[in-house]
Amino acid sequence: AQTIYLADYAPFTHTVEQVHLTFRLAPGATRVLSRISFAPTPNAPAGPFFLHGEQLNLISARIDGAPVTPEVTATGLTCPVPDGPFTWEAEVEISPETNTALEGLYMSRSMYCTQCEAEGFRKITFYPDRPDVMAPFTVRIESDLPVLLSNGNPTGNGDGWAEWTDPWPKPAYLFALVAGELVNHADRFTTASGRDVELNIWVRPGDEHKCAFGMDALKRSMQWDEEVYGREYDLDVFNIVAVDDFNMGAMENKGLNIFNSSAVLASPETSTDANFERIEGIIAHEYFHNWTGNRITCRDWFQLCLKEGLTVFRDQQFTGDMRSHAVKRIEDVLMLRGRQFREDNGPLAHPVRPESFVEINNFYTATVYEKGAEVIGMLKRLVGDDAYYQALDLYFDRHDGQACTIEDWLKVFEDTTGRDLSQFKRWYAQAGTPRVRVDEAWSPGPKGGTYTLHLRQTTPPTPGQPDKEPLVIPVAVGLLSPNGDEVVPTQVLEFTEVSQAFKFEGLASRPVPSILRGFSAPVILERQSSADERAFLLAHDTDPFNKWEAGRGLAKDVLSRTIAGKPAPTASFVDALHAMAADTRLDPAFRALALRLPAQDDMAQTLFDSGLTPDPLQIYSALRHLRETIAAQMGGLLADLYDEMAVPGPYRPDAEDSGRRSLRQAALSYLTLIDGGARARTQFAGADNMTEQLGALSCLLDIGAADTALADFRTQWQNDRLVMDKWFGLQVSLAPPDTAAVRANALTEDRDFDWKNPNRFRAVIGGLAMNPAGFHDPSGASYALVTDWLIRLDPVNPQTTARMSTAFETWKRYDADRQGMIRENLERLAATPGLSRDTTEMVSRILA
Ligand code: BAL
Ligand code: ZN
Repeated sequence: AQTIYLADYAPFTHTVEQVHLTFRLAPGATRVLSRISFAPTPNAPAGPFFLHGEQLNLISARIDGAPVTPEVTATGLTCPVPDGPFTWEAEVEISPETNTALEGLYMSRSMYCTQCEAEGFRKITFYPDRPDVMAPFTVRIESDLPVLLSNGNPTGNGDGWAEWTDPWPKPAYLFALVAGELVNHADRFTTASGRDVELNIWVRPGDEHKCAFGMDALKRSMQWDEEVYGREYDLDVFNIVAVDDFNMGAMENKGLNIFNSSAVLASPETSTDANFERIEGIIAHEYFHNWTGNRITCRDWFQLCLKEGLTVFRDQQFTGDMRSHAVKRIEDVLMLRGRQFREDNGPLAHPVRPESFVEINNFYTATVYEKGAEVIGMLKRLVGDDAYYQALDLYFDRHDGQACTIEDWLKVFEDTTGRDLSQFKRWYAQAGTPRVRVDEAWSPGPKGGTYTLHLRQTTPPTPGQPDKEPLVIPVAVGLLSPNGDEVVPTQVLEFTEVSQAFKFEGLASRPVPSILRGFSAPVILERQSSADERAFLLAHDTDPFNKWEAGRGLAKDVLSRTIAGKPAPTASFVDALHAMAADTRLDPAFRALALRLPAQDDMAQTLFDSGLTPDPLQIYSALRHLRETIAAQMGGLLADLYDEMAVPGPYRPDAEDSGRRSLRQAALSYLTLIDGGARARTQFAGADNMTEQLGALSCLLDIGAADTALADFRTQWQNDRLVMDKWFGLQVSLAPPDTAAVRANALTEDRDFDWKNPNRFRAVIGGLAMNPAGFHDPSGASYALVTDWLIRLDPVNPQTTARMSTAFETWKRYDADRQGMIRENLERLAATPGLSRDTTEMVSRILA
């Protein structure tokens, strides 16, 4: 397969002035007629006229009305064309019904839908399928189905047809079409300048009651983008459609967002608090793309972070504003460390702006998205809020309607602030998680003492990048006096050299530093710290992130030492945890996060980072033991919290109620270890919402006492696909280590294991990968099972297969036996005849 390089970018030979598409829908033989006006691009490099096209049956083609016979290959066509402007017409036939890859035009349970990002439009018709070719589209859909949707505004319809016009020039990856028997939940929104917008969420009949929350989230997103970024919606209609078979979470097609049903449908009975929060965030994310992605798009796919990093950053700001900034920041860092640090510290490490790829779908990663968002957070911290919003105004003014690069993005900040961002730009080019080592010095003096922070940065080598340059790292620091008062409020140190010292003078006594407040940069901080100091910060730090981080550090110390067979500061940890959990001044959601111990995979990475070979079973046991100790020593407080945090009245998914439920759930998860599951059984039986029902079920699974509850749950929810995904996933991800593979295998034989549905496949096979001790069971049974299923899924759905292969990305952390078994399975996967380009690229990178 061919490698594509950023350095090889060249503009397309032609520009597109207008696109007209007609779809005659039929499951096995859809006809797509295109009429496209092309004109030569001024100053473009000379070259043959090439249109992308894959799996298309070309029926006929014309240029300016005269039949032509292009040369068609597996990837597209070339054709002699006139020197000046011309009209291209083509008719192709495609088969949505047999399109199981879910890319291009496909069918999901008798409904037609599309997914074109990144390069799916070329499976619909011949076209320059690249994001820097932007054009207005009109679309005519012919079908007997009652609901026919495309991008833009509706401009006509009749018996068996509908027409849509999108006035905003867009790249083909934002094209969308939906046709089906759907019903809508409708509402309206009036923009700041008075545009009356019709809003719809389209779902299958029967799901109407699951739309209200998504609609409310959409209206709040529209309002927020006006208030915070001054961005208004720009069409008369905004449609969202829920689809059951979808490779990603959702897609920001212009005016017609298509959502995995799991990312939009919500009801108290079927969705957890976490689901509600995720749905709110994804609705916002897709909506925010209307400006950051659609009005201003990417020049090429290497610039993916231009729209994704920024849009993730914006959706994080939104959720923080809607809920709690402190809690959201901790959740985001958990996710960053759990997914992005894992990626950045393994064989799949790549820069936020990659320089080459074989299959772009393999670069929709935590690095591009989440680290891309962190880079924007750092930029905002460095330039300050006012300059940040001025730079964004300039970005929207200067680049509206364009396909841009990271250079364009950084230039608006340079022009706004006068800063030179050339060193900062390394964040986009250099892969790997930087380590920041901290040493301290204290010298007392007659006019007060001087405290010095010595910072030293290194970034370990990553694939293709042996040597690293120093980065601009904003390090937010505050200092506390030994009595707990804050003596130096938060300052942002600009750390730009390999090694640099920062002095704080005139201090009455040696301070306790709170470093990297708010997790001001995506780095690993290396600093010797005592259990006492961590407990002090957990009690006194005014920065909520570092307060939480102090508790986290203590928990990791206890676990690492327990695993190493060393004496551990368990007593100070439990005392500090008790004090924090009992502190009613703290938000319940924050207390719930602080009560949550580090995840198994997080511990594995932590041990590996400190030079050890993690043993997943030891980690599992150490965590279990620590949870039992906490339950035994804090049982009284936890029982009180469980009772006090009960939420009266009807279910509401807001921050306050969900925070209380999450603290209550944290208490229950410990209490179940000492009450034999009594509370969980009662809660399960009486729950009137999915948060409490599933919370109880997971506690029962955790102690191996869930058989009855699982059976009851299935009986109750067997007709709800999204809830059944939870049923499938939870029993695998929470299975005891030595039974996880057997359980997963049994579930793959279940009558409801519809493995071609990505959500269901992810629930079981992804659920196994999310159970680290079970996945790494020394028998190797899980490795073999996951590999068998990847081999089976690959010809059906390469994108999801390639994505799931990341289950193996951490394999080099582990011992020789495990590495040997994983290598054997990866080689078996790689040797599969006809393996997709997607999976081939992933496996070869993981094995390299
Ligand atoms: N653009 C792909 C889906 C998303 O990031 O919104
Ligand atoms: Zn996005």
